[in-house]
Amino acid sequence: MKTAAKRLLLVASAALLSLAAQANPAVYPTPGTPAPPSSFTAATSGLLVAYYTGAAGGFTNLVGARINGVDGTPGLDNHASAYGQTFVLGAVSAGDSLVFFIDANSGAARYYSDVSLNSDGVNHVWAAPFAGDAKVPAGTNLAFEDLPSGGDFNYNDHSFVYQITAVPEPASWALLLAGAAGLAWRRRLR
Ligand SMILES: [Ca+2]
Repeated sequence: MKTAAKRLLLVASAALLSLAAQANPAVYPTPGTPAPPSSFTAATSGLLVAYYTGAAGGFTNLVGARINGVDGTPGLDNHASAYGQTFVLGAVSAGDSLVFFIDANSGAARYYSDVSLNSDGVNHVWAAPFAGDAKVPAGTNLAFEDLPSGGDFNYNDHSFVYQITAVPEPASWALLLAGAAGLAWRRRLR
């Protein structure tokens, strides 16, 4: 029992330490070489949210998501976003096929995480696990390459971690509203 409690304390303090600061995701380890392609599926339902993790390339770039074959509105300007800044890429249902894209060089080209959709036929996204910090949740960090045909292949021109945030069910909304009404009533009684 004592050891279990101690272990819990250790885990809790480690978690606090890891959340203490801005961790910055890893940089692509083998620049000059294309990253292996990756594919994504929504594990849960809700809003698909991107958390900016930096890597501002020379070009102005935006990012977006293609959900079940439909491109969403891009955003999260790499030259105007702060670390941890969020952008809603769209609404997803569990099992949806997700493809992420970069609108490179102020929209001159759009490159997808699905290589077969790219006009130049090369992979523009490197996906790597991220442990999370105080501003960005743990998840997969997507680092993009913005140059035609991959250019320097350093995948250091825009990056974000995505997370699916559950939208409350109608029943939960009703509970929330009832709670708020109760609070207002109590305030009025005082
Ligand atoms: Ca680059």
